[in-house]
Parts: sequence; structure tokens; C-alpha cells
Amino acid sequence: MYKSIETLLVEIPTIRPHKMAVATMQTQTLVLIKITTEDGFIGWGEATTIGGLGYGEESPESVKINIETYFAPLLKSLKGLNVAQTFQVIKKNINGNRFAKCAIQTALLDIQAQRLSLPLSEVLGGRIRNSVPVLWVLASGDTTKDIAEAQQMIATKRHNIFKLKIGSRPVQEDVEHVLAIKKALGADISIRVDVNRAWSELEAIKGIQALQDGGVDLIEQPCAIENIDAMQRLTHRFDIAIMADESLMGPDSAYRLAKRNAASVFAVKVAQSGGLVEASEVGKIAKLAGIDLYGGTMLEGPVGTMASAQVFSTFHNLAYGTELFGPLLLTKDILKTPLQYQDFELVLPTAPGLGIELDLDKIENLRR
Ligand code: MUC
Ligand code: MG
Repeated sequence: MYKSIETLLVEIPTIRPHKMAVATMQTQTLVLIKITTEDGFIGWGEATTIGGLGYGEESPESVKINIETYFAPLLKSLKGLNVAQTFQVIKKNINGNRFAKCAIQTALLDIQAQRLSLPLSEVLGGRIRNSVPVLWVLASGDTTKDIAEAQQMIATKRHNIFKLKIGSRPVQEDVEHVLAIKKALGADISIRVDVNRAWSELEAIKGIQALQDGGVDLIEQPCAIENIDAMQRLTHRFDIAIMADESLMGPDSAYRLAKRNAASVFAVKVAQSGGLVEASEVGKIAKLAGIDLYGGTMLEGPVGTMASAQVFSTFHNLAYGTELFGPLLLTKDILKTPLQYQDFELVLPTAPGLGIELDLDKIENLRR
């Protein structure tokens, strides 16, 4: 049934250094999975992560070796199973590896949707919207540069919501940086911050109070991944939205966070969830628990970005929009036709499957 399963590492410089509490990126390594079936269908998936092992538990290199050593032989041994049955077998035989699982599931769903001549979103229950709002992340590390970058994004109608990466400087310095940007951009522009788990609970209490008073709209992952107690207390203590990102690793942790009231918003990421189906399940748990949704990114290229958009387009409540700007942070594209960003949103294609066409020559030139 499956003729080949290939993993390609594609290295692309970023348009500027992207500074986060967990890593500074000058390039991004896209991890692309290409699955070819014996009857001629090709499906694509992506398992990109951030900063090697700086962010998650899988690195580009570990994804490649695990797919080649374990996933590919297993997939090739399976005959006549649908995507759900295939994943039942994969989950029984392979622990963890959420990013690799997500990439493979994306490629299989891409193929299945192409077989049905439907956009991938229709295989996941159907899209509610034809485009999703996309914010921009300011992470140059310099307040003046960030303000200029934001003003240009607003003027060109690319983005009008901004997320600021903080957590690598002392709390007071970070607060001054954020509030200077908030003041320069004005009351109508929504500003959120991502601490990437850098604060202790006491630092979080000081920082969040000042940011809430200064008109910031949301605080993302202030404390450590495991510190659900702190997340619960902060969510209870403040009016400002507290969002779980790294602590949210799929349906199981979504259920536990929801049960503990440890977040008011979920940053859903397809790879962190372990697949598009699992990301949809996270969305359902949030809906039942009254938790708002935000569409997150692992700074993927166009494949992972479009896979995410296909899922997020099916969410009834996408109260905080998305951050599907990954391809815009890269200096080079790998598609024949670039993704369509317009009027502050990413437009979903109507073509079957993921609805994008990869440029194999461009990919070959950028391969490691
Ligand atoms: C994260 O933690 O949210 C998403 C956007 C960005 O700039 O970094 C990522 C990771
Ligand atoms: Mg985050």
C-alpha cells in the first residue's frame, strides 16, 4: 500500500533573529514527511520543532531516525487499513513521538482527502470558516525595532495583533519593553506575551499584575510545564487570560488542565497534540470546559501551517485567532504558489487534501 516514506530536513534562514526565552533562531529546520502510495498518491506532513531540543522532546534528527527505523517499516507492513486503524497499530507499537506521529497522520489524511476529492478540513468534520486570523510575533529583542516592525505590519494589513516573546530578561525590564510597545501601538491593538515558562510563580504574580494593569490581553505559559498548581492559582487570581502552551500536550493533558481550571485559553498545536485528530479532540475538550481556543504554531513551514489551518478552520470558537505566520518568518518558500495571507488572515485553499503544491526543486536546493 505504501511505496515510500521519506523524511527530508530542509534548512531555511529566518528573516531576522527570532529571540525566545528557550532559544534564538537564525534558521529553521523544516522536517518534511513525504508518503507515496502504490497507486500513485503523494501525501505530505511536517514535524518541525524549535531550537533543536530546546523546546520539545523531539529534534529534527530524532524524528528522521525514528521514522526511518520504526515508523516506515511498520507502515509498509500494513495492508488494507484506514487511517484510524493504521493509527491504532502505530500507537500500540510506538510510544511518544508526537511530532513524528502528527507528520505521518497529516500525510495519510492528505492522501485520504485527495482520494475523496475534498479539502482536508472536510475529513475532520468540515470547515466553519474559509480563513483564519493570524497575529505576528515580535521577537527581535529590541523595543524600537519591534515597534517599527509592528507599525509596518499594521500599515500593510498583514497583522494587527501582536505576541511578544519575553522571559529572558529580568521581569521589570520585560514589563517595560512590553508596555512601551503597547503604548506606541495604542489601545486598539491587542498585545499578548509568551513567557515560554521562564517565570517562578512569584515572578509571574509581579509580572502579570503589571501587564494586566498596562492593558495586555493574554499571558502565555508563564510557569514551568509541570507546574499546573501555579497555572491554576494564576488563572484564578487574575482577570487577564492565562494560556497553556507547553503544558498542553494533547487530549490527556487538555483534560487534566481543564479539570483543574489551570488555563482560560488553550494554545492548540497539531504536533504537540500528536496529530490533527488529537488536536481536534483538544478543541472539543476546550469547548466542553468553556476554555477559549487559540491556534498555535511550532514555527512550521507551509505544510505544517496548512495542516494546522485545516484543523483550526473546523473550530467553532477561535476566540484568540491563530499564530500561523511560520512561513512568513522564513526567507525562502518551498511551494509552487505561496500561501495566501490577506487582510490579517490566512486563506484556506479549496483544492483537495492540504491544498498546496510543493516545489521539489526548491526543496532539493535547501535540503541538508
Ligand atoms: C511558542 O511557544 O509559542 C510560536 C510562535 C513563536 O514565535 O514561537 C512559537 C512557540
Ligand atoms: Mg508559546
